[in-house]
Amino acid sequence: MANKHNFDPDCIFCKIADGKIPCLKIYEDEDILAFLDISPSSKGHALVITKEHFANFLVVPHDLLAKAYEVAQKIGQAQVSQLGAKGCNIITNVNEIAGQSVKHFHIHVIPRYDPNDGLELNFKPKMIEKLNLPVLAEEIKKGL
Ligand code: DGP
Repeated sequence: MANKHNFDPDCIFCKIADGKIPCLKIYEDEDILAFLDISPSSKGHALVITKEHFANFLVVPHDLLAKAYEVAQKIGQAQVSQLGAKGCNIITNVNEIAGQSVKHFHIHVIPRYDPNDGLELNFKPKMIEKLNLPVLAEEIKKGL
């Protein structure tokens, strides 16, 4: 793993992928690793990472992204079937502004059990009335 070109020796998730730092592993294949989050938001909170180092979601190659989300889906299904979760949040934070603290792509799979669990992971509508939505749609489309 350390010989792969996308490896950052200072990255904690690279060290986990490389086996240098232990984790509670729940899934592994050639490209993807999933393990329990060390500071969970709920019971069974898991992280799915590419073994190779990519700074965030925006720069992950499509084939690896697809593999990572397939694993996230399986883990979400297992949280429901095995842990009794009623649903889950699938979240990836991009850059510090959005709450990313570990600069190695990862998907949070956070099981939800209780509507009153106090977790604020759901986005609430904000400022919509002040925004010119048609103009915004055009701006984004220009970058696709
Ligand atoms: P984010 O804030 O989106 O970058 O999430 C990073 C998550 O990684 C955070 O929920 C805590 C978790 N985390 C950080 N360091 C470690 C570690 O060494 N082991 C494990 N299992 N999780 C970690």
